[in-house]
Formats: sequence, structure tokens, C-alpha cells
Amino acid sequence: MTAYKTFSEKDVIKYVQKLGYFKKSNNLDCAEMGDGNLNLVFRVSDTNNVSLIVKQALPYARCVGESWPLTLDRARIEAEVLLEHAKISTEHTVNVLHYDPELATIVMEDLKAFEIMRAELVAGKGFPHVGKQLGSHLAKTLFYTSDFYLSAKDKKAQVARFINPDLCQITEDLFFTDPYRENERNNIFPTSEKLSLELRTDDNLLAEVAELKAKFLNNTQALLHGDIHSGSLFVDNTTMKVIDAEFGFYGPMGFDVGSPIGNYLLNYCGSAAKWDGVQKEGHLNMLKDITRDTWNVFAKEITQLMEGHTQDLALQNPTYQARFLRSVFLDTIGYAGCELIRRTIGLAHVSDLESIDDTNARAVAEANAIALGKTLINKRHSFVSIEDVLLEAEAIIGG
Ligand code: SR1
Ligand code: MG
Repeated sequence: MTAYKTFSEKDVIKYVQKLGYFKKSNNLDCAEMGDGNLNLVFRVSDTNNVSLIVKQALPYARCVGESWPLTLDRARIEAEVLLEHAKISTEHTVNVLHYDPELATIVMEDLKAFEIMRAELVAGKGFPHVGKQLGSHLAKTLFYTSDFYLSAKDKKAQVARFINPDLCQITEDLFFTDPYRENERNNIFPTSEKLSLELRTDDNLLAEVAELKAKFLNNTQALLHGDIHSGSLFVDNTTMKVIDAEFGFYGPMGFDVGSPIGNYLLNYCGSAAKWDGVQKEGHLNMLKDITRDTWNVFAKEITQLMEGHTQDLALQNPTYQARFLRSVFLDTIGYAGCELIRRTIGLAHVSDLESIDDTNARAVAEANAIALGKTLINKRHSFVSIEDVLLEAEAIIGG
């Protein structure tokens, strides 16, 4: 057993050599390159440019500091969720090579030929293949970890294995609680002050958000990634890979489907406010396509899996399966709405809005994100298909 210590770049070099990934004689370079909210991320490479990633959990949240202690167990959760999802969707899950619960480290493949989707979307690039691939990845990872497929006993053991109270509490607070009340963690751009105050007195909205939070707290439908947004997707021109599963736990399927959709729509709000003409039209159309594809492919494939591969005799009932899919749809739209709001006025912002230099354009983008978030949460029960979401986006934002 090796006691935990926070790694320096030199420690990482010794560590990967000890694990046998590189020859002792090889000259290695190591650089810390983490830009996320929580962890250290190191890239180690040799002179032939062969490289690996070593991710280490800190005993606190990196973006806040030591005043926000955080469990190291999140490294275990991350590694084990990625390994479980990789068994089901190998092509679209980053390859975990090794993990160490004591040092809270994960060694994984370096996706250096890929880019983080969020940064690319902000720069105006398009990834039309991502919607279909992510929809399929979600259908498989969620179905095969649910009661439809696992025995009730095995599923309960998995629920216990993936209990993740610290990281769930971050989501419970930042997603569902803070944005709807006064809280020092909120980060509100001055032009959004008035709109954020209005949220706090919208009784219907507060009741809907409470319902979505209660489902997040109680509904152990499937092994979620738990934080699947455009910043946790590595993309190239033909494929995509999911990283960063430390928020994983057994929760409602719609949370994993709604989070990326909320993030495509955040980019929609930002892009519509900062661009014009053909560039804007093309980008918004691409975002509408990937939103549509994510839901439609998810719905089609999970329906086929429920019809053909459900093991539980009672859950094989087609009427129940149709009702189940409808409830996942409503959750998906609700969680997408919550993501729009919390990324605009909560603690953890996104570059889709924050990188807009022009104050007026940013004000418009943020107002639209809040209005669309509210509409998705409040009106979702009247929606029939994903087209209704896109119609609302067009009505509020344009495009
Ligand atoms: C303190 S962590 C803030 C956010 O970063 C992560 O990526 C999650 O989205 C979390 O809500
Ligand atoms: Mg993350």
C-alpha cells in the first residue's frame, strides 16, 4: 500500500516507470495540463512521442481550494464507471489502463489526436456525427446497467458499489438548489441579476425543479456517467470518446441524456448571440441536428434493447416500456433545462457564454439561456417529441 501524496511532475515520471509503461532508459517529459474544476491531469511522453495521461484526484476541489474538501474515492468511482461503460461501449469510452485507490490516480490512454468538444464548438466547428454516436452510447450504457438487463440482486450490488455521496452532493447543490436562491457560490453576470431574482419567486418552476431533484436523489435507474457534457467529450472528425466519469452513480437515465442536450443548447445561445449570416445558420443547424440525433437515436436503440433484451419478465411489458421511455423523455428535457440555468448563473460556468467579449451579446445569450431553461422545465409535460424543444429554442433565440 502506498500512502496518498499529491504528485509533482517528477513523481509522475517515477510512477509510470515503476508501473512499467516506459523503459527506465527512456527520457520522459511530463506536464500538468488540467483545466477542469477538480483534479490534476498530467501528460507523460517519451522522445518518440508515445504518451499517457495520469489523472490524480486532489483531496479538495481544485477550482475552489482546500476550503472545499472532497473525497479521493472519486478516482475509484471514475475508473470503475469508465471500465463498466467500456465493457458495453468500448469504441466511445476512454481506455483506462490502471488505477490506484490509495494514490487516487488513474492511468489512461492519451487522446491527443482528439479535441475537447466544447472548445471546438465555441470556435465554430461542427461535429455532426456526435449526436448519433452519443445517443447510441447512452442507450447501451444505460440499458445494460439497469433493471431491464441485470438481475435485481446484481443491480442492487452495483447501486451499492457506486454510491457517490460527495460528488452527488455537488450536483444536488449546484444544479438544483443554489441557482434558485441567494447563495455566495452563485456567479451572476450583472445583466442577468434581474432574471435570476425572478427565478426565485416562480412557484411552478421551483416545484418542477424540486421534482427533478427528488428523482435525482431517489431514482436508481442506471449507472450514469453523471457529468456528461461537451467538456467531457473528446471528438475528432469521425468519432467521439467519453472521459471524466467521477460523478458516476445510479440515477435517473434522463440526467445523462439531458446534460449533453443542455450543453448543445448553451452553445446555441452563445453562437446565436455572437455570430451572423451563413456562419450562424450553419452552426445552429448542426446543433439542432445533434440535439435531435442524441435523443432520437437514444430512444430508438433503447426501445429495441427493451423489446429484445429485457431479462425481467414483468418489465418485458410493452405498455410499461413505452411509459418508461416517456418518463425518461420528460426527465431529459427537465435536466437539460436545469443545466442551461445552472451553467449561466451558478458556480460552474461554461466558455460557450463566458468567452463572449461583447457585453450586449453576452447579456442576450445569458437571457436566452435562462428563458429557454425555464421553458424546458415548465412546459416539458406538453412536449411530444424533441422537435418541440427545437421549436422553443427557435422561438426564444431564433435560427
Ligand atoms: C465544483 S465542481 C463544478 C462542476 O464541475 C464539474 O464538471 C461538474 O459539472 C460540477 O458541477
Ligand atoms: Mg468533469
